[in-house]
Amino acid sequence: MSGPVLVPILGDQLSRNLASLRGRTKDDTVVLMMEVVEEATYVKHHKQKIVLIFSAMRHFAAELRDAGWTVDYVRLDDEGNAGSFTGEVARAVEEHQPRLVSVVEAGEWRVREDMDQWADKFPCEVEILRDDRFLCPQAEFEDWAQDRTNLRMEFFYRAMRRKTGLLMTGDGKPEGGEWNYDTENRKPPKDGMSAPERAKFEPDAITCEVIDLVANRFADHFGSLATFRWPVTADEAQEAADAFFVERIEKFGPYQDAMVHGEDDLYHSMLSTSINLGLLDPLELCRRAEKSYHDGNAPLNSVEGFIRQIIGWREYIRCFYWYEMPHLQQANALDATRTLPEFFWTGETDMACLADCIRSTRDNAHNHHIQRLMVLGNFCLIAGIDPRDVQDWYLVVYADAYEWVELPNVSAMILYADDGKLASKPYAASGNYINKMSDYCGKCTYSPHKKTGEGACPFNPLYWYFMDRHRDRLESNPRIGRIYATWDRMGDDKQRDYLNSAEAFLETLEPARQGYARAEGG
Ligand code: FAD
Ligand code: DLZ
Ligand code: SF4
Repeated sequence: MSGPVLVPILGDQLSRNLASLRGRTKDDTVVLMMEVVEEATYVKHHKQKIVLIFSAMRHFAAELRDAGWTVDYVRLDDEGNAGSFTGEVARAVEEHQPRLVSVVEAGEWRVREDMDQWADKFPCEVEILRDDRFLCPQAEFEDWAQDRTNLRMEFFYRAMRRKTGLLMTGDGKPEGGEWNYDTENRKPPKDGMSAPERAKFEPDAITCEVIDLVANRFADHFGSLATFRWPVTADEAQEAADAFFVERIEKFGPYQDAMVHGEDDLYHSMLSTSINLGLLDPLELCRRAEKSYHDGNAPLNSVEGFIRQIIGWREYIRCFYWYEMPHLQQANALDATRTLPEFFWTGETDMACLADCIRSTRDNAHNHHIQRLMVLGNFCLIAGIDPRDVQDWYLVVYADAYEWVELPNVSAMILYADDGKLASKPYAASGNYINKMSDYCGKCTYSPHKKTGEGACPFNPLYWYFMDRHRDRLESNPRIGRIYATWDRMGDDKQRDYLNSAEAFLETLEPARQGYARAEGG
């Protein structure tokens, strides 16, 4: 075949230096971008997430065209749209008769399985390139992981620091003498704390058109559209990053674990949607953070914390996903079987912490990390919610959610469903932790100080209910096992009070109705 090279670019591959574009000549390449119903509905994504992806794709296609590339862009409502990546690539192969399909590997298992069939399906050569926007090749992770019984991120992170040279001194030591400054990063919020508002972007004509499309086509999906303000181009994402480096990075570290009612972003960067789409380069962001430390504009504990989230957690999570797939989807080491409560979709609960976090999912398609981990995640863990329900919920409600990053965080980080390969202990906590790290409890009908019975914070009995249920597994864990001495000292009556209170609370939970996360039969 002597046709052009066909370069399919998926919705989370919106990077100008994408491996499949590098080294290609514009007059010999057709870029293919596809809005397909299968991607928008395999779970019923938050409306803002679909707007974000379609709008960013349309802007990216326009930029490529302006730069002289030929782009075959298939809109959702175009006649003949086959509705799936494979169907659309088949149509494009038919139309353009390429000699080669060159594509960057998909981020998700589901899509990569389909992609792996392309070479057999199409009458031309197909090459699948490594996604080198991630710093750690899978083979490198597997070398590191081999022979380890647990895969602690901290050691992976040190290897990544050495590899990138980020925050390393000339003689190979970590800047400041420590690898990790988290002990300085656990400050509770100050009274009335309020962070500068994140950079927000008014929808332009392209985004408005997509908002209308999504309002019509995906009306039964979760979430509000009125508050859509995400960056949809690389320039806007850069502006959002600029604002973070000027206004928020200084306090990012110390208040990383703090939560304040109605303060949805606090000092977090709010850059995950842009990084995951490919609008921002993660290594560049880390170099910029490092520079702000060397220039004296941000303290080491903030900068190290930020860099660790990206070259540590983000890279590690992605490799862990590929290392543990496909069985990670089914993992359920703690045999959790309870259906997700309906209030995860409505926000209608008297628990002020959960109500505020769920409101933010609806309005912003976002929560910051500690809300995801210690409020929502902690609740799902100690209430024993079925991992599949929790996975679907997290995949639906966040604008930054793709399975490669959602699944390990949900299954392994919050639910301990992988039996502790990723986390050294379950992140279970009582109301005390939330009370210490937030101002939620002051606005709640429950009291974090009341342990059982009427008016007691439900996290308190649920915590002991969880610990009691999983004693066999957790008692020998050096990081959590000592808690059983406290439990035993309580005596039978108090223990029974806790267990009865937990069961009484769980009985009040209305299970989620079908159809919010996946369509019937989906
Ligand atoms: P910041 O707090 O400013 O952190 C900076 C960056 O570090 C983030 O933008 C992100 O790229 C990276 N990062 C931080 N923590 C993690 C982590 N645990 N895993 C991967 N990257 C990390 N992140 C997603 O991008 N998509 C998800 O679907 C997602 N699901 C999550 C589910 C659970 C249960 C938990 C506990 C965490 C999840 N995270 C997810 C990680 C993290 O909560 C978000 O990346 C973060 O809240 C995004 O906001 P931010 O950009 O302000 O992050
Ligand atoms: C999440 C998403 C959605 C909702 N829609 C599309 C789409 O129509 N076209 C597209 O190219 N990508 C979309 N995405 C992102 C993909 O799901 C993501 O690129 C793959 O799952 C990665 O494996
Ligand atoms: Fe949440 Fe309990 Fe505090 Fe209420 S009392 S806000 S339920 S931790």
